Amino acid sequence: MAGDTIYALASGGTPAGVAVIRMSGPGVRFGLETLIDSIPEPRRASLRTIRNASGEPVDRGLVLFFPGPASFTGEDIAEFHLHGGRAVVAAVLDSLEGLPGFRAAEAGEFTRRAFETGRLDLSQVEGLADLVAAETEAQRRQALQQAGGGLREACEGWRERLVRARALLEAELDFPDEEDVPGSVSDSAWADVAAVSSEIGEALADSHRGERLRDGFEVVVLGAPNAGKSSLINALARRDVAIVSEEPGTTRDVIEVRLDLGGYPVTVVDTAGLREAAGAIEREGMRRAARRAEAADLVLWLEDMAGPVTEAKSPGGVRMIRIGTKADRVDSEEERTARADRCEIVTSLVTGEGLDTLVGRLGEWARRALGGRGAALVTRTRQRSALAGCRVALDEALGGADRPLELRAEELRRASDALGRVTGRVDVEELLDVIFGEFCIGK
Ligand SMILES: Nc1nc2c(ncn2[C@@H]2O[C@H](COP(=O)(O)OP(=O)(O)O)[C@@H](O)[C@H]2O)c(=O)[nH]1
Ligand SMILES: [Mg+2]
Repeated sequence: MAGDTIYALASGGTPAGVAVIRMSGPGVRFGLETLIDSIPEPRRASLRTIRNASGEPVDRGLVLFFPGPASFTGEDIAEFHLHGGRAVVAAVLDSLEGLPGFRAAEAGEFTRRAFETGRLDLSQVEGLADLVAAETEAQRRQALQQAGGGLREACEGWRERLVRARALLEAELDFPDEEDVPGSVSDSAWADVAAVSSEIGEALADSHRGERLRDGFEVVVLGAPNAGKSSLINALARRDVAIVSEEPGTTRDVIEVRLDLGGYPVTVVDTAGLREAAGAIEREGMRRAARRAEAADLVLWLEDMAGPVTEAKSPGGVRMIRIGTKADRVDSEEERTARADRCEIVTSLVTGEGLDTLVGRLGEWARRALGGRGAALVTRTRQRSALAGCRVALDEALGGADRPLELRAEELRRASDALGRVTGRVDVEELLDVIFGEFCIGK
């Protein structure tokens, strides 16, 4: 399998201005000789005529050659930057398909080769998947930091220190009576183990903000039927996604809009209005709304300022912001003041009042929920549980100093293995298909 040369269209759908076809593997030089009759100078763009198997010109475009091992995959790589027409792309892919040892790449296969040749560790691979999937600025920044090796460096640093500590302790085991290995050496080894444990503890005490940013926040909009929930979500999304109707009880299912609020990904969930008398379908909608709200990061409670006063209920104690709607329909100034006192933000879709305030508040809330400090190291449950496992093993090794040294050294080994799982050095075979399956073809 590793002997194959893989190829794929790495750019988006055709037709497009430019299409990029890349190939990686031992047959790349042969492929270049066949299609462009020469091997271009490494890492430089060369303008060439690309030919099919019968020598007929298919297109003229830029060709790049990246000899391994200093390439993305660690193998020889070449890229054709072609005119992005369907027939052009199809003809070049056809020519590659006919070459011996060449086959179309599977999803994520280029990245998988980069992992297998050690160019990337598993946390960087995950960062790269997130970078491709990032929808907002804050997600992009976090993914770029991880793809650049932020977590890898931290884990490798910790692992090296644990290995060193173990080596010192094992020296003490092997030569218990030697003058050269005084007790103070093992004391300093244990002190460093304790330091590693507390550094990992700090990385874990991050309120899960890496995972939260990756997944995005969920805001559920609740309120009586006709409070203006669907209309407000439409206004936020600036497009018609939810059903807006004058007849109460039309939003029976749960509708979601994904928004970019100041760089933070927020999913706003529309719900069926909560009210007493309701038909069976509507009741089901209300049940789903309540369940969704319990799991939400934030609830927006909407109340029609020209309608009856409602009792705001946040299921499960989720943080809630009360919003007054339809301020334009309140007649007197007194009435307005009285109703506005019940709300944190007063809005009207007719006058546009309060919308910017609401968007600003949501963005600010998301920023605060993630904490102001720099990027989180941990962005996935997988990484978190491996680090937590490492910490447990370290604390076992550190505690019970009266236990045999062999046992404590073994716990240190388990702790290093847990770090090795984050970077993919240890026991990750069964995870790989899942992780690489997240990628698109050509990545
Ligand atoms: N005057 C006025 N009408 C509004 C405003 N927001 C919503 N509405 C109207 O209120 C009615 C109910 O709105 P809808 O979004 O369907 O409420 P939902 O049941 O809570 O989803 C519709 O006729 C909307 O056009 C507003 O700010 N001002
Ligand atoms: Mg609605």
